[in-house]
Parts: sequence; C-alpha cells; structure tokens
Amino acid sequence: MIQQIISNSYKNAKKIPLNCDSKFVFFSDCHRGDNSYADDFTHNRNIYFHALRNYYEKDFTYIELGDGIELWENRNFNEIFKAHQNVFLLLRDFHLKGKLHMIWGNHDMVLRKDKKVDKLLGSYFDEITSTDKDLLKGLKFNESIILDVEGFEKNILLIHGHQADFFNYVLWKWSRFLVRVLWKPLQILGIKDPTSPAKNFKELLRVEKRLKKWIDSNNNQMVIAGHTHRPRFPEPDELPYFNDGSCVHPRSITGIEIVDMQIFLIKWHTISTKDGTLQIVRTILEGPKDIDSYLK
Ligand SMILES: [Mn+2]
Repeated sequence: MIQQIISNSYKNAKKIPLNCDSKFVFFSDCHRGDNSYADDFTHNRNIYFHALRNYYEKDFTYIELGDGIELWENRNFNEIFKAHQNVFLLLRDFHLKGKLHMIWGNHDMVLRKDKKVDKLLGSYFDEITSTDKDLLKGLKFNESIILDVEGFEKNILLIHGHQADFFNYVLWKWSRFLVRVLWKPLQILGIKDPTSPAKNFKELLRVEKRLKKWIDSNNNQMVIAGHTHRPRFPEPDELPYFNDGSCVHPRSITGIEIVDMQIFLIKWHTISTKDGTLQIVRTILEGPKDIDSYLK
C-alpha cells in the first residue's frame, strides 16, 4: 500500500523544467508556529530569513518540501503570521516573481485543498492600515513535483516523504489529534511525540527504508524529500534518496541547492567572531555533485 501511495504521488506530480540556467533551493520542515514555547522554528527564524533573502537576491526559485506551517499545534494562522510576518512577506516576493512552489506535508495537509490555502494564506490583516492585504493569492500547494531535467529521460521527484509513513499519511487526522491533546502539552516536560519520525529514530529508519525500497523498484528514481529531519546525500553509486533535513535543528537550518546542474547539501548557521558579533554563514556539507550522475 505504501509503495502504491508513493507511485500515485509520482503520477500526479506537477512538472517544472530544470536546465543549466536553473537555480533551485529546497527547505522543508520549518514548522512555523506562533512563537510560543512549542514553536520549534522561532530559534532559527533569523538564520532562515537571512538565508532566504540571500536566495531571493540571487534570483533562486524556492521550493518548500512540506511541513512549512505548524497547523497541528496551532489552529489559528493569524498568530503564526504575526510571529513570522517578515518570512511570509518574503515568500510573497518569491510568489510575485513566479518563483515559489509549495508541497504539503502531514502538518499542513489541510493545504491540499485550494480553498483552505486561499482562506489561510490568500490575504492578511494589516494592523497599521486596518485593511486586508493580499498575501499568497492564487498559490497552490502540491503533493509532489517532478523536475524535468532537459536532455534526460529520467527526472527528479520532490515529495514531503510522509507518503512512506502510514500513520502520518493515511491516519494523519489521528496523529494530529494526538499531537493537539497529548504531545503538545507534554512537550514542555520534554516528552516527545513517538509517532513522529523526526523524534523517534526507529520510525525514521523505517520511513527511509520504505522510500529506498520504492526507489529501488522504480528504476532508481531520484527523490528529494523532507519529513524525517535527517539530511541525506548519497554517492552517485548509491540509491538516489536525498533529504534536505529541516529548519528546526537546534542551531542551524539545512537545505539542498541545485545550481549549474550540480547538487549541494548546505547548512546556514551562526558563528561568533572575536569582537563578539554574530554572523550568519552558509557552509557546504556535501557536494557539489553533477546531477547527471544520479540520472543514469
Ligand atoms: Mn512531516
């Protein structure tokens, strides 16, 4: 069944071309919340904003691979918008340039309905002028995206990855219920949601295993996913399962870039200089590797 779910998301994917002029950056699992104790994104928001603005200035296309907005712990989007207004307005800038593509994950699965996207993200209330203003009007969330690589028969599948996680795909409403009533209040005591692969290592390995099984039985299809929060960057002779990690690591965010037909795993983090100023920098963790070495 899991294998069929992944195959279906491959079949229904939206297609975007990729060629030597393309510049893509992927982040996922931001879990943007309301800036309360349960908001895992808050401590990285300056790093994330700086990184994303940098990509915007360099004319990148931003593709978010799911769980961007934490809609399990929060029912009210206004609070999330207020907490991270600068980030949402920057996403709007990408959207206006036609350089924003979104994938839904389990924590923002409600966004698979266009009406819900419009209701939550279409506009916002500007407190200074007391008027409604457009935010991400017309934006659609996708389950999956295929990067069609110019000159190659094979392509790259982008998914959140919860397709390989029965409890978080088919029974996601149960998971959401448990997070809302059980795990969110317990989080303050340090008790973690055991159904989340990001918080349960055995579950994480199971999700990776199922994704790799699908890759293996589908002609070595290259996949870039999120969901587990564990960055992955295979060698060209290994199964081409990539993972961009998350934006809720304790002191950094990780992501994947594709530039000049090459792929990189990168992290953005702070370093302190001798005079005590903090600096946000980008470090390459893996790569560059030629995309074509994964499309054979
Ligand atoms: Mn997820």
